Amino acid sequence: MFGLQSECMLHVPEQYHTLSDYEGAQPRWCPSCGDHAVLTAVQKVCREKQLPPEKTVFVSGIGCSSRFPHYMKTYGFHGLHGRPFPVAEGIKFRRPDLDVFVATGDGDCCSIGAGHWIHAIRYNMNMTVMLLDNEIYGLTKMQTSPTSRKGTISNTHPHGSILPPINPLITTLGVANASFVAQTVDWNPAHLYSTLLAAHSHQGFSFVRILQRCPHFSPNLFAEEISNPDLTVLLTHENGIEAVEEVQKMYKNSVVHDPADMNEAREIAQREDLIPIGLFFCDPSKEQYDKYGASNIGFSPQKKADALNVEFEKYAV
Ligand SMILES: Cc1ncc(C[n+]2csc(CCOP(=O)(O)OP(=O)(O)O)c2C)c(N)n1
Ligand code: SF4
Ligand SMILES: [Mg+2]
Repeated sequence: MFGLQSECMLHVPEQYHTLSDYEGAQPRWCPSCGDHAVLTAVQKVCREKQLPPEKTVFVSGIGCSSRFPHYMKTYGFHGLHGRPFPVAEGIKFRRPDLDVFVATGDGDCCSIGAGHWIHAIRYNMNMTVMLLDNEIYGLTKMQTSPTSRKGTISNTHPHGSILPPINPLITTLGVANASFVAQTVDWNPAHLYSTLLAAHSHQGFSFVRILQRCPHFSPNLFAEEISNPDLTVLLTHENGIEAVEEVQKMYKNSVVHDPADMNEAREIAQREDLIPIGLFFCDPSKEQYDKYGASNIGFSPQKKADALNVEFEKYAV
């Protein structure tokens, strides 16, 4: 006599996704472009979290960095310049079951897309946002961006840019309802990976500014910081970004910063003497707008019409 039916059942393991399950088209970025490092780190995050590719969406605007969705074997939307956030919000609002990532450049986010950026921070929808900040317009061949430091020589400012740059960290920290703000660098793969992992784990709008090399148009931009790790300060805290041993050893400058402390986060974000990397601010209790978009998902057309008619009746005269 055989045992109970349940003892004989075969347990088929769920599919394990390897890195190649997330690898899309061959990247067309220049050799040594920092975007490659970000792509690798994101693919590793997807593998670590075992994100189903068919339930994951990468959204972008226009720019070199915005070519990101093509290089992921997931769903993607390569949109219009400056408009990744409205697209990502639309997706998240009606499909809260999807994992949404946004790849945006400093021109895409902080220039033409700035209005959308501010409101996206306030909406605090659950998505992972990567600002690939190379301080230049790369795709259109070297124009000044809002994050270009003063004096940057570009095709729009051949004698050097005149205005001081926007600091995307300070801007984000200044918007009501900001819930996760971090900074990392493309040339430290371990810190980049830990930061993106933490950002993805956060419930809400996770904003990660990634200092990104553009060797084609600004080969010396971060040269000093790359060759001298003492020009970086690592933010540490038990609730911050995990710093693996190799990261701790690399950076002798570190500061304990509680990511619940908004005032201190703003002070650190102002620093110009060193590059601060780590988690500036995190508050998972902030209101999320996407939670309100899904309330009638699953309603039949008739049920939607009935609900609308109930509302219309309130205004009948
Ligand atoms: C509405 C509109 N305006 C301008 C452009 C031209 N344009 C394309 S990408 C870009 C800037 C890209 O810079 P950034 O967002 O920093 O991305 P990067 O190439 O540096 O990664 C501009 C101005 C466009 N495609 N659409
Ligand atoms: S132009 Fe700059 S940002 Fe664009 S792919 Fe080349 S190195 Fe990267
Ligand atoms: Mg740029």
